[in-house]
Amino acid sequence: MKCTKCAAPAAINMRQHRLALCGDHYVEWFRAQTERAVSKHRMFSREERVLVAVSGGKDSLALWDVLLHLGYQADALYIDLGIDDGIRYSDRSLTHIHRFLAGRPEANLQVVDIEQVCGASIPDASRLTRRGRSKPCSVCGLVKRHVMNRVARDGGYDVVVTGHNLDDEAAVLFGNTLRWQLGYLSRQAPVLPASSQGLARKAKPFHRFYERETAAYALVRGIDYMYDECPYSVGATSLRHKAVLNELERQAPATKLQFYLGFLRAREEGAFEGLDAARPDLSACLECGQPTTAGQRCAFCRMWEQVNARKGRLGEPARAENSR
Ligand code: Q46
Ligand code: ZN
Ligand code: ZN
Repeated sequence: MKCTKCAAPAAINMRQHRLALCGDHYVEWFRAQTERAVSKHRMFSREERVLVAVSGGKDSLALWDVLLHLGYQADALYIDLGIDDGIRYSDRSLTHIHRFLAGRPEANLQVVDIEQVCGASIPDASRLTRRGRSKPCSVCGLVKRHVMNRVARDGGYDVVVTGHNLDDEAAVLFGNTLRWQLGYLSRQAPVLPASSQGLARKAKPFHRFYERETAAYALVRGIDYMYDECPYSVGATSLRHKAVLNELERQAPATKLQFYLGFLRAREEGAFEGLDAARPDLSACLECGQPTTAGQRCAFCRMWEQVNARKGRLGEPARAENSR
């Protein structure tokens, strides 16, 4: 197969776009598509400060690479979750990020080590709290959201961006639709504005790219990303939804794209308007100041209080009070 633009051997064939491109033209196309998504959804401007949440995986490192190349003020945040499980997953993820940084002296990375800052790794905190009986993902999600928002607020960032791709977004949409979770459906969007109560703006510039397209960009750019998934993702519902969508896509190319873009069109036409109305007003947590629906102290603060109380009972030193 040849590149549609220059007839060199194609590096990727995108059936849903009827487009085959060589490495150089693919990189050009991918960056132009990202720029289009950023401006179409008014995600951020070149005058604003962007915080990229990086995991060491292909999507987030590709996103950071594209934004730096396009001239955005993009710093990155890595949250060290302390996931070990015998394979030092978090350490290996950070190694890949350091390799990415080695060739980019202009790039700034901030690392937040959860065990150092909060007193326990995510798996340990999960074992010590009612939230994470079977898997640490609930604790993990809560901590990541809290830390991202806090780093954005404290660092003066205008927006937090993540590398979620079309496969991720279509799987979330599929799950929310199966359960008709209208509140979640109304809040699923490529960009979520900042709330007056202190939630940072969030954006997903890769929401239209298939996972294989972000992987192809990372490969063509020589980004040495972390290939392994988090060990706790095994058996996740989102992976089952992805498998179903992959099968549909195999039988009818562009199914995922049409499913997701159709949803965005319906959203723009107001199909989900007002469905978020039942959401309670947010107020500042009395302990950390971050927005919470609980009225008094946020779920993050309550969770760490429980972890520290259990640690104290087990004879381990508790986290210092002001260490988060
Ligand atoms: S939530 Fe769960 Fe992920 Fe956290 S513990 Fe791993 S699989 S990393 S997106
Ligand atoms: Zn070409
Ligand atoms: Zn709090």
